[in-house]
Formats: sequence, structure tokens, C-alpha cells
Amino acid sequence: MDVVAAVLRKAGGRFDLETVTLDAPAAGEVLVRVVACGVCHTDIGVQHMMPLPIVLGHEGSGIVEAVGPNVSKVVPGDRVVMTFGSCGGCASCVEGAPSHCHNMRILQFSGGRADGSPTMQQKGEKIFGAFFQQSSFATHALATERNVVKVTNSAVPLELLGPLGCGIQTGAGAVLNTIGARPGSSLAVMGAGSVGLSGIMAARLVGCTTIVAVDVNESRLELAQELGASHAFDARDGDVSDRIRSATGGGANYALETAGTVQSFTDAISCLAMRGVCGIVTVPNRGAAFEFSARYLLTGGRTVVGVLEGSSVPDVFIPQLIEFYAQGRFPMDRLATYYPLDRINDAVADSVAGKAIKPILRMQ
Ligand code: CXF
Ligand code: ZN
Repeated sequence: MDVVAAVLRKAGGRFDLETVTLDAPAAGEVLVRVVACGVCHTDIGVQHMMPLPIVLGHEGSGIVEAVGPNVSKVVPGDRVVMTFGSCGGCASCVEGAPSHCHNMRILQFSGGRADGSPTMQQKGEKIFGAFFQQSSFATHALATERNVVKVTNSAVPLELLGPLGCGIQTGAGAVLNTIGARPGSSLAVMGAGSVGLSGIMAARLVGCTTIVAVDVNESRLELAQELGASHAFDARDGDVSDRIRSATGGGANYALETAGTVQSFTDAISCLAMRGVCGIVTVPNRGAAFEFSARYLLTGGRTVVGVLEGSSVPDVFIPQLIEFYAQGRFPMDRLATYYPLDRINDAVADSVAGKAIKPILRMQ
């Protein structure tokens, strides 16, 4: 079928709205009429390593329009959030850790289906898609049964929910699943963007009693406090690790690094208490190396752990977050700024400039 999609033809270039032809759903696939799609930093940062032209977008929500053979999870008319793809058969998937699926590179970043076939074309020209098994910067997306999550609560606005499929589940899941923050504990969060703020909301939810937000943006620090941070530090105002150690009475039980600078990584690790755990959701300055002390980890029994997609089992975790939102305990709407699809380039620019925390594109 012909759909309208935001096509990227040059890394770092503009998205153009074009008509492309999307395959009908094959076995195990789900065609979704996209209602809205969040913009994640990965949509921007990954462009240089993707095949082009491509349709990006991996935080889509929408309504099932059709299903292929052998799909039982959803039927046409169901409201869904789309999330990351996973194979279901590798050791990680079988052990209940699909965010570390062994086939994640192919499923998220190859530009095609798991078997290598393309999902879309334009007058015979191949258009790469299947980004995170969805490519939701479009009016319609082709997902797989494994990466659609049914939304059963009809009282929540579907247009808000797409970012639960990536950025928001990453921050909340880092705190609730990966590091398993405990009630009464302390957490330091480097970076008050969508991932960091989701971590802060989750920390309040679970009962962390000291929650330190660190950023260089005054308005984000204010929002962090409204969402649950007990302390908000401007990273430019002096030694961050020292200030966290004094706010937490000797060191943070947990840290979440989302800012992506060598300094913020160094601070996130060095602010930890004995047996503290630091979750990292990004890499510093596009892979820059930095030093930390093995002795400090060893003698303090500290852990540094990589976090992908908040260690989420999406069919379990995303409905939980939706219920927390519905109950007013996870106010993710505070992060959202909406744009129509034809303003996608403004949404991206505002995200890069730090003006929009979580841009969400509406398709209609
Ligand atoms: C990202 C997380 C960092 C590595 C690349 C993929 N996931 C989603 O945006
Ligand atoms: Zn993402």
C-alpha cells in the first residue's frame, strides 16, 4: 500500500515527506496505522551508520490495521505501542532478556527484515525500513508480533505512549529493572533529558529518598525537581561527585549515566557508595575512552552495568508503565512536545538544541 513517510536520503540531512509503497504484512507481521511517534536521540545519532535512503522512527504508537498469517497477539482495531525487535530464539530472548537479543543489530539497524528482505520501495527504488522493526516516521508501519504491545487501558492517550517503546522504558527500566533501586536508597542521575527524567520519575515511584539530578540546563533541573528530584545540581557549579557524596551522606547507592560526556561518566562512577551500582545507557562522546580505577570497583564492590531498553520485557513492562501513568504516578506527559509529521525537521532541531525533551510527531 502507498503510505506517506519521512524519508532520510543523507545522513545529517533533512527528512522529506514522500509517498512510498509498504509491503502487506507477511507471516508474523502487523500493519499499524501510526498515530504518533517519538523522536529518540538514536534516530539522529545513528544516521551515519545506516543504509540510505531510509525511514527511521522507533517510538511509534497506533492502531492495528491488518495482521499477517500466524499472528495471535493482536487483531485489527487494537491499540498498540511499538518497541524494539527481538528474535525470540536466542539465549537472551529465551532467558527473558530480549533487550540484549543476539540479533539486535539485524533487527534494529539493518534496514530490512530479519531475513534481509526490504519492507518498502518507491517506484522500484529500494527504501530501507524495518528500523527497530517498525520505521514509524510514517503514516503506517510494518511491525512484528513480537514488538507490538497491546494497550488495553482505553483511558490513556495513545499519541503519548510511543516513547514507552524506547526512551522512557530505557530510563524507567534502568531504575526499576536493571539496577533495581530499592525504597529508601539514593540515586544520582547524570542528564535530565527524557531518559534521565524517566529514571527520576521511576525513582520517586519506587521510593528512593535522595534523588540527585545533574544537568547544565536550568529549566530541565527545575522539571527534574517537579518530577521527584530532591537535589538539582548544575554540573558547572563545582565538583559533581563531591556534591553528590555530601547530598547522599557518603555516596549514592545508584547512579544513572545518560549525559554522554567523559566527565559525566567519571562523575557517575566516582559518586558511588560502597556496593553502589552505576547504569550506563550511552557511551561518552561517541566512544571516547576514559579511565577509572579497578581498585575502586574491587574494594568497594561496585558495579557498572550497561542498560539497553531498560532491561524491559515489553509485554510486561510497558503495560505497567501505562498503569502508573494512568494512576498519576508516572507523569510522562510532562516530557512531551507535539509536532505534526510535516514539522519533523523542527522536532529534530529542537531535540538537538535541547528545546524539546521528548518531541512526538503526530501523523494526522
Ligand atoms: C539505543 C541505545 C544505545 C545504543 C544504540 C541503540 N537504543 C535505542 O535508542
Ligand atoms: Zn531510542
